[in-house]
Amino acid sequence: MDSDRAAVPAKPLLRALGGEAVWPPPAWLMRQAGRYLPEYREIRARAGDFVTLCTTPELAAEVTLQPIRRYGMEGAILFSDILMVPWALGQPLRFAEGEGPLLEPLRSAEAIAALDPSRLVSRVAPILETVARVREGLAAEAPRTALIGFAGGCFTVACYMLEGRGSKEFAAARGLAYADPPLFGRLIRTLQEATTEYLVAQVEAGAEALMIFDSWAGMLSPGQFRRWVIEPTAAIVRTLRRRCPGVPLIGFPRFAGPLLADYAARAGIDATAMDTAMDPRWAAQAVPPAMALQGNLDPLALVAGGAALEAETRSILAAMRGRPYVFNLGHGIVPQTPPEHVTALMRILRSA
Ligand code: 1CP
Repeated sequence: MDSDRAAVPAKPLLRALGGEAVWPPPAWLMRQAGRYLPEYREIRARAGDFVTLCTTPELAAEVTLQPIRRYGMEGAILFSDILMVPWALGQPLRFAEGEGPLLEPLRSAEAIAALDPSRLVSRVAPILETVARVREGLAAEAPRTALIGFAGGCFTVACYMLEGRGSKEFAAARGLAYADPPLFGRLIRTLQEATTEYLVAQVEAGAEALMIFDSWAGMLSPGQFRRWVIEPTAAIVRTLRRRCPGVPLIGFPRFAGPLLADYAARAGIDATAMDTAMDPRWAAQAVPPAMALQGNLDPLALVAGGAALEAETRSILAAMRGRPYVFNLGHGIVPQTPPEHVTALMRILRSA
């Protein structure tokens, strides 16, 4: 049986994440399922609220597959949100129209102690069913496309849990990390445990690669970055290596700047995602040559399209040529993106 399996070439995304310089590079786009697509807006309206969409497997699987049908990306990312972990730990969550996510913020040691990781896997059952459905859908419709599962980094998720909403500063989380490190550490450890179980469960349901989004990592001082970003990520990765051997892991410490090199060396991940501000030529030198990089087109270049899109894309490709690499944006697609600009981008990539 093994020889039969070896005869099927691995999916391009998995080869690149495994350290092979696949060219043209495999591609997917953060937030590729989203409001810029009319077919997404239709399903979103049908679901009503966002949490319902994330916990209704037939609808969540459908929106995960929509961009693959249109554009044929090599990666499909599970349609869900990083805040489904706090939700599954029992923290009330809603998405207010035009306001983004709203959580009831954690205000005390008792509230942190009351978070219950034991209920997580049963509460996320519908999300795991989405994973299984998408995997089946890909096998039938897009056999070269790999399914990426994900979770937020512990620090980023803690930011939202303590602040209760998006913020420019996340002063509640960063302040608590300095003022009461044992208490902040307790929240981080709860998230570490919950995130590990959640990611293992996604792999068991059919995810073929995993990504950890630490979107607010770049707000931390170097010492705090090592303690609250690198260490918890490395702990999650150690367990994943044991329980999900061979599943590639992508880390995204957004706005880490030069700390990206430390993260790449010490978090244990297979691939490092670059944000829009990162110079890919610097990253190519700073990250070991066998480690895949992913990124980092500015989502606004995709909105602009035309010559700006082409020039920015080609400059990133030139910096990444010859190394394991996955094309992506440096942050999520924005709603005003014309869908035909994504078609143009895919054409540029395929002729690379
Ligand atoms: O009404 C809508 O359609 C809601 C918009 C939306 C979408 C489409 C939100 C609210 N989340 C998502 C999906 C989502 N979020 C995915 C799905 C897969 C994909 O296509 O990429 C993923 C991976 C996320 C991850 C996520 N959620 C992050 C990390 C990546 C990043 O963008 O930095 C963060 C920080 C969130 C929180 C969140 N969820 C939604 C919003 C608007 C926000 C940001 C809130 C803020 O800080 O202002």
